[in-house]
Amino acid sequence: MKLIKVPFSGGCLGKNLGCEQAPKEIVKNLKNFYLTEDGKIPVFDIAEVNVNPNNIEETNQSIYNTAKDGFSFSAPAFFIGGDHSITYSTFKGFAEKYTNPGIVIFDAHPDCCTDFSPPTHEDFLRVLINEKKIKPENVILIGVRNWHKDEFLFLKENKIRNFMAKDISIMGLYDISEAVMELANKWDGLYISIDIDVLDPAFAPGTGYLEPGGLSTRELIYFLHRLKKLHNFKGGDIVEVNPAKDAGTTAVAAKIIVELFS
Ligand SMILES: [Mn+2]
Repeated sequence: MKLIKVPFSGGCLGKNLGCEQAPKEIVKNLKNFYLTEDGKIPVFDIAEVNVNPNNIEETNQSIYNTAKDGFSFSAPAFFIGGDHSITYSTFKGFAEKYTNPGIVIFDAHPDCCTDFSPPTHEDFLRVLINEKKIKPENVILIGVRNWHKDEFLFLKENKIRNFMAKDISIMGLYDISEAVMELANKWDGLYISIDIDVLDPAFAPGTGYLEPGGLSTRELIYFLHRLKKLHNFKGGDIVEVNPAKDAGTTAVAAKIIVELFS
């Protein structure tokens, strides 16, 4: 499995400084998982994007170039952030390979605040949609539980599918994951973006925004065990992990990567 480290926190608006350390710490943790839950040996091939901590645009270009080369039709590539602004560039590279790409985003927030330029971790999705890099009907959000009024309206106007954290209690994990599988199966390229804050702070306190009422680690792994079975799953990322705030969260992120890719 190809893992690409992106040690960059320049798009976090100062709210999650320290997340640039996550790629290094998460990769260190990978070796603690001897076998996956299915009994497979996790094997990773690790690369790193050149970033410039003082220049977001230059870094975005570098991430985008790496993404264009890194994604292939044969095997998925997975980026380890860094803050969520990196998905703007990784997904742009991903989308160029497909005619009908789609994205499933696990996140406590919709990341659709008013356009910043360059895009940040608060609005990368809105910018991808506005720049027509992704069709709104090919976006699925899972786990949202805190949003701004602007984001609420943007999701409504664009009819973005939004399975909120509360819906897991109402509809159940199985029904939601089956609905997501059916929708995602229609795309020719599936990208999965995981903001660690989709998890409840009880499971993952090492991140920038602590949002109560989130998913358990087990619930997230259930979704990922299902989604990785789709033949069109070709890429993704995990972002917003902050080892400076909690070492255990880094282990959670490593576990997620191992279960998603092996
Ligand atoms: Mn978030």
